[in-house]
Amino acid sequence: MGSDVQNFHLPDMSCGHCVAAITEAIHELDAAARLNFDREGRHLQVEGSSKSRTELAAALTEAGYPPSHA
Ligand SMILES: [Cu+2]
Repeated sequence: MGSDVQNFHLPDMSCGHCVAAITEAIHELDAAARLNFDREGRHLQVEGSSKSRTELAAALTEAGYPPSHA
């Protein structure tokens, strides 16, 4: 099991379509992950995922939402 909560800043996430695409991409990788979106803050919190930060970041990047390290 990976760390319980992982935070990502997603500068390109702006609307409900983005949230849907990101949810699909993460759940394809890890169906058990719980996602908390802060759309205005462009922030995603992934809870309870067994995947590493690197794996989650790769899935986000592949979906078109590369996390920034800021
Ligand atoms: Cu969008």
